[in-house]
Amino acid sequence: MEDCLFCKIVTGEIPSNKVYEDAFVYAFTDIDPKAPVHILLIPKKHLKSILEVKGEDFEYINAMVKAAQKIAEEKGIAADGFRLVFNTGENGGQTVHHLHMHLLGGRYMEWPPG
Ligand code: IU
Repeated sequence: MEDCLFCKIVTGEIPSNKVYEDAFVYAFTDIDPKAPVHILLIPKKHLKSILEVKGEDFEYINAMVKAAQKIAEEKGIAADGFRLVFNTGENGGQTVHHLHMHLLGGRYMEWPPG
């Protein structure tokens, strides 16, 4: 998608701090981290939010969750625990309209979120 910031991160048009990449997923550190480890995992296909995922596009979600497991192990946060978040729509606090999953860890995560 032409004017999508995250699509441009996938293609390298906009630089990012890449932590993982495969055929389906691109992962990079969040520019404004909310935890010691804060990584965004995005599908390489432009999907606006989790609501837009249908049929075979669930393969992207599969791949994102598998990548998150791997990254959490590599970053040393798997044993103590971490949080995966899909902010969706206005009430969900979604500000970038390319589906993304936050991987947050390295500290205790409060519940409920604000
Ligand atoms: P949200 O779930 O849509 O609120 O999350 C968007 C995230 O994208 C947020 O944590 C931002 O800090 C992050 N981000 C980024 O990493 N790089 C950018 O250029 C922009 C936002 I704009």
